[in-house]
Amino acid sequence: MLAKRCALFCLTLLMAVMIASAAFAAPGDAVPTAEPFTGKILVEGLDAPWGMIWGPDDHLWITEREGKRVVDIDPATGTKTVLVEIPDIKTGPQHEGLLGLALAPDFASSGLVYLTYTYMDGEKELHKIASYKYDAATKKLSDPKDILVGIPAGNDHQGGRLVFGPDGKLYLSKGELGHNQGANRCLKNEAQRLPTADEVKNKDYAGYLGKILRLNPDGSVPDDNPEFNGVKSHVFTVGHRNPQGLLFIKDQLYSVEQGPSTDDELNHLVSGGNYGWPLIAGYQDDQAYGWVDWSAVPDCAKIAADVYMPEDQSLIVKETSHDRKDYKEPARTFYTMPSTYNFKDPKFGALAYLGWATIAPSSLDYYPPDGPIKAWQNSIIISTLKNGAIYRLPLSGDVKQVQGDLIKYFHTGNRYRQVLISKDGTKIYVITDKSGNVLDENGLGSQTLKNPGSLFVFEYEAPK
Ligand SMILES: [Ca+2]
Ligand SMILES: [Ca+2]
Repeated sequence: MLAKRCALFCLTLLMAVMIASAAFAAPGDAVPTAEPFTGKILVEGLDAPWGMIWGPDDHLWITEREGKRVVDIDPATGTKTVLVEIPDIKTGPQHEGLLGLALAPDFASSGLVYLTYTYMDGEKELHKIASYKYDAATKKLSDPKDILVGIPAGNDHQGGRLVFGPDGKLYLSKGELGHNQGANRCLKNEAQRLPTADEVKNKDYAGYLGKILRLNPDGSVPDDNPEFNGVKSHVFTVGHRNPQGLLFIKDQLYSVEQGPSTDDELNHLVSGGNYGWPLIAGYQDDQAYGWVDWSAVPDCAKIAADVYMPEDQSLIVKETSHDRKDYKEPARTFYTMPSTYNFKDPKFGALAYLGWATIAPSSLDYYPPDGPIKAWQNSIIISTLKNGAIYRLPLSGDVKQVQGDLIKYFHTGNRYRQVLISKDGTKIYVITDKSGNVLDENGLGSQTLKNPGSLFVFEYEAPK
């Protein structure tokens, strides 16, 4: 069955890949212009795969957000074994459950793996980071220890990517829970709210929404974390919406986050930086976005509102009205739309947001300067949800800046949750969402995913 489906899928995919690549080949380019890839499904039936890393023995370790388990996949065969199941995880249809994972820098001696997930404490929904110990003999994760508990959680914009830096610190991207939009539109957005000294002392993490956090591996606050308003906490940067990609390239930290109806962002993160949300989306340019604090609007709950395009324009606070000398612009937006843009293209019907030029970035990886795909060398790689594609963006030699245009690959009718490149640079692995809306191969909105809960591999075939 799988072989039959794969045969059809692989053929379609190969064509799509070649068309996509050919369209972006520059005439006279010295690098391979066709960038020939073949694609296939390696594993099906994953229960909302979310996080993916290289484990020991060069197997893929994948978290299943709704499956509440970490699985080990042999990339040569697709054979799956379960490393651990965690029953007390709280799941939901989109943003809740088992999210990111990271190996400790001293994994070879400690065997420690860090996981992050949502859970219930009585009536309260919360988010934690815990460590587990790997036993190579039994191939199991056990001996859980709480590292940081009690971060507020909810049913939207959780963030959830976890990475260790070259500084030995653990970083978590934490979303703002979608407050001020949709069903949560009357809840105050706290991406600009800063922790107070009393809160830090009492381990009250109400001020951690819409932030990037930086921890010692034991969960304590690093001595060299930045101060905001004179208060040092786990907070490393502020003003984020739903940052789902988080990646160190050498010692430079990048994130991607999903914008409102405009301005998905790639951010180059610096300690103590304020990245603007929700006062500013993308650049401080008043294009197609202005802040409305719905929590302060009388009868907010009665407004069946399109919160980013309110009929009452007087509610909007312009981006340029904020005096933000500390504001950090994004490294790149995908994309900044003019205020005149038609956000209600009838072609997309009730799924109008699929017609917007945002891409819903979900993860980051890096293609190294010595990789075998010459055209990809020294590029940042981004997976996206809304239009099921991988994007590549070249970096400057010092990896501190992006340059050139965003180049699209591997578009299928799926939501790509994470991309991970093989260590030899010849294969690109992608996990897909279990459900959701997507722009299909024809550029039309679809509520049916082609290959839900799958692991794809796209393999580069070097020219002879
Ligand atoms: Ca921003
Ligand atoms: Ca803007």
